Amino acid sequence: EKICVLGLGYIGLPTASTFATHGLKVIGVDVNPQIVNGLQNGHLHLYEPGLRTLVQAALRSGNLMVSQQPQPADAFIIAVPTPFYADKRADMRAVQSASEAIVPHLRRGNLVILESTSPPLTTVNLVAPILEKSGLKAGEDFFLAYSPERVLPGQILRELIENARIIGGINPESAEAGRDLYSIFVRGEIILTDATTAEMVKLMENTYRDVNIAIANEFSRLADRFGVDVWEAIRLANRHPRVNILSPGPGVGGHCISVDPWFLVEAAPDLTPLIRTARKVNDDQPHFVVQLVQRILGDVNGRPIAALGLAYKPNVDDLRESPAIEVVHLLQSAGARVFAYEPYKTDYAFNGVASTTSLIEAIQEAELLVLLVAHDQFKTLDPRQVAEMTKARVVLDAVNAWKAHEWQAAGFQVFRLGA
Ligand code: SAJ
Repeated sequence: EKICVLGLGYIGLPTASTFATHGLKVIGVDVNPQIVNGLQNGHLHLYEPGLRTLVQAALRSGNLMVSQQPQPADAFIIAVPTPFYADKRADMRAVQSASEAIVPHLRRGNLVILESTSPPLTTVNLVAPILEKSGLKAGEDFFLAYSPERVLPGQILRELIENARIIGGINPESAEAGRDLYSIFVRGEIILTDATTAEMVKLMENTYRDVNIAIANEFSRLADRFGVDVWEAIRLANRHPRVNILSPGPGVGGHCISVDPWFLVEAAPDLTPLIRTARKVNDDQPHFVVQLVQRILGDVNGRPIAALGLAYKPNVDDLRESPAIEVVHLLQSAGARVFAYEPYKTDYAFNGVASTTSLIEAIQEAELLVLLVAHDQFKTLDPRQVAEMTKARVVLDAVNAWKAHEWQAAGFQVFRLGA
């Protein structure tokens, strides 16, 4: 059996490689020639624990080939990005052009699966009509399904195999064809439904998380106002058997949770006041961090500040929609001289924000250290060693990753969100 995976990003590349190491012939397709050339020489364009080894094994086995062009196959998986435009509308161009690229190769009996997070009805109203330009009828001549990826960056390889997998067919036969394919490597339960339900499920999951993080962030502001330690308050509230408050932080980033709720808002603006407000609360959280910095330092104009971490969350190299970057931007627009350090991307430089190549470079001249991402490298820092590397004697831990008493013992004054 041969499959063609369109899009070799955080989802497509692990998926293609996993199918290949399970014995399928896989053509991995990406429109970006640099990604394709790199992979052909064994170089990955993204970091995910274990992925390099997996991809190299898949390539060495001869089962995975990468190309800029799709080829005829038994199944096609679309795993291209669905970003949004500046006005928050879903940008479906990649899904559209991937679907169009399949048309010339589509044969009777093929299966097409859309994995990209998409607004409700995309499979039925956007993908099916494009594929039917082949002259074949969706659901009759070929199978078509939506199957959302639900893997957590940082744990993609394990979750790809172990998570329950939803497969929504445009008809039951399509869902069953999807099950036959994914059961090659999925060990979690495979649950069949219809395509539009599966699209909604994906958006509901991430929206649920966004709304829950928003309330944690709002609690951090309330706690700050009332002089309450928000972390202690959350810990105690979570002793209630039906309460599970998530963690406040500098905001919500990444390519999923900060994007997907907008797909629901766009699809039904009249029905989504809560979802929109939660997005706004999370998008405003970097401002809250900057206000705290200003409360600590006073006017930040001209003041050297170290920002530790630029990634959107701990232990990943992904900087998309990162609230840490937003914090840096805001500090810079207030005139601060920000030295940022991102251990997973020391060569980062974009839009006025750059990573220093080492920690010491970022912190040595700083007056204040702001911890924005709880990377393990930062959590395990020894405050006594840090004290020797920097002039700063004040830290703002925006992610509650440092033990305040240890930093205090090393001579630092410690501030946190909400408390
Ligand atoms: N965050 C908080 N507080 C928390 C948890 C997270 O501020 O208590 C922040 C993170 O720092 C980050 C953002 O939220 O900026 C999102 O991080 P995350 O770890 O919650 O989720 P993602 O975006 O890495 O992955 C999510 C997952 N969805 C859910 O947990 C419902 C994952 O399973 C999905 O596959 C993924 O989105 C996706 O691709 O849609």
